[in-house]
Amino acid sequence: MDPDIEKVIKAADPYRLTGTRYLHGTDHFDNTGVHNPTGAVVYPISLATTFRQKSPGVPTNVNDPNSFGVGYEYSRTGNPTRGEFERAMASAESARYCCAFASGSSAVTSVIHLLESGSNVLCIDDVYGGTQRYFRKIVSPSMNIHFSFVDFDNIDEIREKMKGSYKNTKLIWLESPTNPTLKLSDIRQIANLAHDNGAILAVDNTFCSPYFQSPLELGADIVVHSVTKYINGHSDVVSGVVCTNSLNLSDRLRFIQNGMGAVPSPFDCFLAHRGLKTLHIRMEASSRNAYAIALFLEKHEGVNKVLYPGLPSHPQHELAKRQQHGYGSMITFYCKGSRKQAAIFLEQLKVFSLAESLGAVESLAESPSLMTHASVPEEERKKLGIDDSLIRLSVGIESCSDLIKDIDNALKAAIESV
Ligand code: P1T
Repeated sequence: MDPDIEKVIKAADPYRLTGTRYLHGTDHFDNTGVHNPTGAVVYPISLATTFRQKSPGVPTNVNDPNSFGVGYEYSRTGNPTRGEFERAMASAESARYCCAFASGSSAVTSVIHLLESGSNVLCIDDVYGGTQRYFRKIVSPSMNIHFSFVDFDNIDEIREKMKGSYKNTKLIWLESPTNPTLKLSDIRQIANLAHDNGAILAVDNTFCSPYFQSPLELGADIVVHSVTKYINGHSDVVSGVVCTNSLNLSDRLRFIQNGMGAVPSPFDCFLAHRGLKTLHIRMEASSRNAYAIALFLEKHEGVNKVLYPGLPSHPQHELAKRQQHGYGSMITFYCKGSRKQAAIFLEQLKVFSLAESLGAVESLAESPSLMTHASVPEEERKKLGIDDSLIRLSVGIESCSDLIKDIDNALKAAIESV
């Protein structure tokens, strides 16, 4: 091909060639009309709760790929719009299988239901407050499943403990980067550790999204997402998914999905699938903004410390470069002062919204110690560095200079009150 044309094609394709996959999946080019008979380019929302059967127990639509070869009976068990989203999510996460759930939290719950009573779970110590609350306050007291919250930085120490106090570990649970202190773990190394000891590794990939990190390719067995965040991306759906390459895990998860019934509505699946189609463009735009904001914050007189994997000052910057395809759009920083200054900063923001959640086109800011991680025991928060001066930013796709002006004004107001 003409090298000049080749250059122009390359420039038009800055998104790691994920665009086609996010829009059409890897096996979605359906010219047969089997699963989309009208040929509509947008897959329809199927609201029916039940499906006509040919004969008792014999469904009519076993050839529809969205029914995974079993046809449809009842919409909790299988739904065409949900199947379409699940297949698209599996492609996006380089997985063979995906099950969608009513929230990220119910995706987490469903993975825990894979475990037998008496199992041990090793969980990264800095993990989303809601996940931690579920592990500590719901599962631990009632399900005879034991959790150890650990820092995977010293992997040799953990390897040693796998022979002793962590002996019955069946599941390792990671977030990388963590919510909210953006700590990274070496996924490949931890997958090996899990497999050497008869455990599986689950990675909550919410913060990176499939665009910036592929845990299954690094050896993880399960990937979890709060779809509520980057995948949907527009602050209007609560949903979750679990992806895997293991048929055994997928079969058990689908059984749990049907048996526990925490399924997303067809409308939410439709919206989340629509969000997925622009994931690459949103991730590029928001991470570009975040990188500029992180550099700006690092030099600001109102800031004590910035945590962003893209900064050379981040303790795992080299791991971020190696393990992720980009640095993402979450930034955490310590403002000068204490709770009062953090509150003034958050109250003064005008473009950023003071709100929980993350990963949307709109920029959000929050105080983890008072909001998303308030349920984490205080002494744990202290150990993890989640103090009242810690601010978490989810950078959106507004104009970067407007975001920086907004932060600058709010930080100036906070400093004045010191
Ligand atoms: O909110 P839900 O869709 O149920 O997802 C739970 C969840 C799971 N994993 C991670 C890493 C998360 O960040 C979340 C939800 N987090 C927030 C609401 C938050 O503001 O951090």
